Amino acid sequence: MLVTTDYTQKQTVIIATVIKNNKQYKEEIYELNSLAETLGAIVIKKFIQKIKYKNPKTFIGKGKIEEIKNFIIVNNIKIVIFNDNLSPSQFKNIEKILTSEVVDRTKVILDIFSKRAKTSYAKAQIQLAQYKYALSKLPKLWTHLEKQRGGIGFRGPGESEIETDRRNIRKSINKLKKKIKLIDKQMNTQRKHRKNIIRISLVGYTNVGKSTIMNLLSKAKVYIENHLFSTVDTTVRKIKINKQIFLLSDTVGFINNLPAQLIDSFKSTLLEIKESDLLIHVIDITKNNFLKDITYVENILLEIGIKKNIIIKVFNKIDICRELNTKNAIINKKYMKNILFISALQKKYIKFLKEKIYAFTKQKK
Ligand SMILES: Nc1nc2c(ncn2[C@@H]2O[C@H](COP(=O)(O)OP(=O)(O)OP(=O)(O)O)[C@@H](O)[C@H]2O)c(=O)[nH]1
Ligand SMILES: [Mg+2]
Repeated sequence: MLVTTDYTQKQTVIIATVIKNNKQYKEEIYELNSLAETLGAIVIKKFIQKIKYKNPKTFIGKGKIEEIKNFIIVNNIKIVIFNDNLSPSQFKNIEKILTSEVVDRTKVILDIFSKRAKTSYAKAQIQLAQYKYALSKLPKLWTHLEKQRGGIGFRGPGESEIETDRRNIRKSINKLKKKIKLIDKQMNTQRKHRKNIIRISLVGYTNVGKSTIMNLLSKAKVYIENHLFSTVDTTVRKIKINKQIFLLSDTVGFINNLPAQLIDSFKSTLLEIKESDLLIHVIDITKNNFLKDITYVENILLEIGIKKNIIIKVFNKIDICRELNTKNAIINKKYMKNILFISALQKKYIKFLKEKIYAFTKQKK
């Protein structure tokens, strides 16, 4: 069975390695902190190390790991989160030294998705991603009773047991793939019925306000929260603007380094985006690195095969944006057309968004 991590009621430490520059790590650590908090973890200390070369055995340096070990003992830390992806042997070596559970960023994201999913479709997609991840991290995350009894830091399962585990995980993967295929089939039939209706998708980085816009434009009641990945399930609504009918969909948000397992198992969900006639790319203009977020999202869109779709960039949260004029000038210079500035929360300039959508649907008819 898959090992689940309990982030609540445990004190958690975050560790990160800085390889490039200070600015980059600050953004990444801030994001990792938000991801951990989304799961209910309390981050009480961040260990940062600037290194040129990763230690192949323990990822970070020997001295740093000793420092962390001492902190863990004194503060009774149960979980250590790494910002980077660790190899199975690095997991093993680090857990052995630290004698606490070690998780990486990908695992944290998968755990959030798993917590958020409501429909059986999204649940199956996430489970598939989790199993694929577990397969790549064996013997971690998938344990025999024997290992559970032994606890962290003790001798793990032997080669033959790992082989059995591998087989069992593959079986579960195949089962889930079949289940997803069946749901896909039903969805494809549904999609065929909607073939003549114009389709529009909200896309963007996580927590930028996509669902807030969805709820504003439709009668949907999508869950909104100031946390990462509030939306994992897709919502589609029929909307009418000036008698023009179209379908609007709100779906999962993206993030820098979105785990490959998730992109892979969410393929069919991402198809909804791919088949859309128009994409509304929502951006949180308050973030310092909002331009980078745009690139991350555009890269994922490219990865799923978006080439010629028309994209409107909607810069949201102008009500709390500092240096709005400076950012506005940068954006206007860089993108020139198909851009809008709104506040979904304060319902400001939604009229222009509706006008843009209407103009598009009219021209499409
Ligand atoms: N100040 C301000 N906050 C906003 C605005 N639009 C959305 N928010 C807030 O931003 C947070 C995220 O909003 P959501 O609509 O859930 O964002 P999302 O893009 O759907 O997020 P995920 O589903 O997690 O990817 C919530 O706390 C919203 O209230 C805005 O125009 N101004
Ligand atoms: Mg949402």
